[in-house]
Amino acid sequence: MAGNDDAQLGVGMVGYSFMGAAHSQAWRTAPRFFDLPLTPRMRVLGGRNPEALAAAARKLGWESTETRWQALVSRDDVDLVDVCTPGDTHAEIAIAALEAGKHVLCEKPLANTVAEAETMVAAAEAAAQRGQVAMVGFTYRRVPAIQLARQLVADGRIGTVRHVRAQYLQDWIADEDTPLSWRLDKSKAGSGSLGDIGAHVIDLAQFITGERITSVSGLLETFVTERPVATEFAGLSGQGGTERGPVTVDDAAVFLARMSGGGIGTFEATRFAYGRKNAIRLEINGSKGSVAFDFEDMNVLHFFDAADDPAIAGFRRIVVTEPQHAYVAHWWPAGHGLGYEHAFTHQVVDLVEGIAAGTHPAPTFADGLAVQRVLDAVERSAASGAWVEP
Ligand code: SOE
Repeated sequence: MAGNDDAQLGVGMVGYSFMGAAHSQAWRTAPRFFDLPLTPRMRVLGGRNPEALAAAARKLGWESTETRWQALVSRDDVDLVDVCTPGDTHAEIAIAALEAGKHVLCEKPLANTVAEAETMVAAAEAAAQRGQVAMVGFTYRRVPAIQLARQLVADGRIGTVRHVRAQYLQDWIADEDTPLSWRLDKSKAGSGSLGDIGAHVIDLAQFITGERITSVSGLLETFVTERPVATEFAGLSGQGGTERGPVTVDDAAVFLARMSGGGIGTFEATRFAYGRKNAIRLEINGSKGSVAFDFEDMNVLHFFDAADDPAIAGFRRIVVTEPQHAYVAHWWPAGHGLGYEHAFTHQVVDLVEGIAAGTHPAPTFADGLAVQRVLDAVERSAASGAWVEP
């Protein structure tokens, strides 16, 4: 590792809002709960506002700061660049980092367009020849209950997949007076609910089933077309002034899908489901049973085995906190549970282990491109009214 003790991995992160805070927690925590082959060293935090950047670096635990990401990706003490910026800068930062010889972790969705995602995959494939690793941050794959769902499907416990029912329900902009943010600006975010949260359930459906979405028929809607311009913003919400501006992305997306294994899917992503805060709901129905998950009860997986005696059959409520469940043995005793932030730590663990072993932990940039193609197909279908293949 250039510029570092061989047992260390110098990390530079660009961006320090909600995702930057979650990633910082993971870089700090992973070596304290997992025996890592390389110890992450939080070398440098990148951002544009010097005062806010310095405060964030102190709060989140970064050793130094850079106000230009171009300088950050070129530093000898940085071995990995973590891209936590809005989607319109993912491609330029990730490609520059790969071309500078760094490993890359890039937040989801991979990019704002298929064309950008394709250039990122090409850069990652070239970098892989030099021993570099590139990963995209679909962290919900690393929730233990999701890992168990995938294992049950892979083991044939639900048989052939017939239905994929996937929802991502939030309500943080259901209030029409919630101010604008970059997530509501197409030039920054690429799309709205579709790319921001729909991307997660697309990736999860493909991850759990091991299948691909082969065609879609989609519908996008923007319920509130203009909002107050934010005077201050943090995380997902903020304060608006009297000035107003346009919403240029979808507020909600719904689409039908055909799966590569012959099943069919219904997908929904919305920020207008009042009362649902971060409800990622997946139910996979197969020829021998079903699995069902809701992130708002994230330590539980529901499993129905059609072979059970009908007199006592029913969904089993599996509390996924046993030491034999993925990642759990490193945390707390059975029944104590994990939270949103733990999946980010698991992401760091698998990434660092992959770098040390010279392997390429999923989701790779190619997996990110597969999601991007589905997002693009849904947008084209919504525009044309026709079924579209990703
Ligand atoms: C906002 O919808 C958001 O922060 C997403 O951008 C994240 O990917 C998701 O994990 C939580 O909600």
